[in-house]
Amino acid sequence: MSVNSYLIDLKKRMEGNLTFHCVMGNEASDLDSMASSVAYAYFLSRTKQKPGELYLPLINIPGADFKLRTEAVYLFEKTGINVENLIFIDHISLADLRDRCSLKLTLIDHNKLASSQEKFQDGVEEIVDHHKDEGLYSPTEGRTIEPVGSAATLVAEKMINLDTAPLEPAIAELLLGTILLDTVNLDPQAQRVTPKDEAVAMRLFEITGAGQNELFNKLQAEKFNTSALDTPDLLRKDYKEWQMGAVKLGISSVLLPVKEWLKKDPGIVEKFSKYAQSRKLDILLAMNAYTNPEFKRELVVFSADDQLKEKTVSFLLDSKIGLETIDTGMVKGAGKTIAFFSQGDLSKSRKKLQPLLNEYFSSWFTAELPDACSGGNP
Ligand SMILES: [Mn+2]
Repeated sequence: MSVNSYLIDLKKRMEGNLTFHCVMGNEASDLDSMASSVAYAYFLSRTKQKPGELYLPLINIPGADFKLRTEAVYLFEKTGINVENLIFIDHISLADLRDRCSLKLTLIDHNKLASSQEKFQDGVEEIVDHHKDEGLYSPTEGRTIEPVGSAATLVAEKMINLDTAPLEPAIAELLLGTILLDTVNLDPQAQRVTPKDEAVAMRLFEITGAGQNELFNKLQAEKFNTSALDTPDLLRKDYKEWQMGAVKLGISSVLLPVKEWLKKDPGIVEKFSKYAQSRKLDILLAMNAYTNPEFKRELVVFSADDQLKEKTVSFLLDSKIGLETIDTGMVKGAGKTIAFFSQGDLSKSRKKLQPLLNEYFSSWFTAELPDACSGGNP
């Protein structure tokens, strides 16, 4: 049985009254979390599963978000795993399973449940992870926690050399691609790779026959390939928000030059407006970062309240982060609500800019909010 038929079979069997052994990655659900969960659940289903049990990979994000992980979209497709067959966190009720005493959890790529999932901690039966060990829970099937470059290394290590369930090339490539991406192509200078990652990767090369640089370069390129994403996707792909005093502010990190974005979507202003409205934001920033051929940063400032936008822009200009207006020509519906800048200070990432903004907005008295009550927000 191939991994795909395993997944199809799973979906049919999920109707039954079974013990569900969910193999689940962390909430950020990067490629490591997803690939390692699929590979390990498949492995456990063949080596451990008893009648009345079901071992399944559970992808810890809603199904609609999978397309945002563009490198995973690529690698799953390349290794012949049909994404339609994957089980996402919104396809299943962990609470129902727990209430029926039918829930067991294997934590992959994390060893502390997300706060919203802490209520399921009694079900944790195994942990396979490469983050710092928090020493939580009492997994009866063991805890494998080692500071290697990728959780996929630990999963592959468990699978290699086991005659009862030989590692298929598709699964081997899924794990190998993940290890390469996590260790920056096994490069010691990136300080991620360990001897174990290296040794496991060498074994996976033998099984897959994959070319190292070819696989790594393709994955790296796909990670930054936003061509399949529209403006709302680009805004939510890597998004964080904060309440800063009376101001609710969101910042999207976007991997695309502003000019390309405008070409791709002439209706960008309306999309910013809708996104800000749906999240009840006072201000929405996009921080664009890309390499072409040199690393560059750009900044988009949006507020439906033009006075608030102006105040934000003035503050950012005063902050000396090297802002220069980008000549965007005529942007449809731009009005006074949006501004586009190049950002000369490349060190000012979201992590660095956020505290500056927080200090500024938190120092405001509520009364200083321009027209807070007459802006049409009930
Ligand atoms: Mn990881």
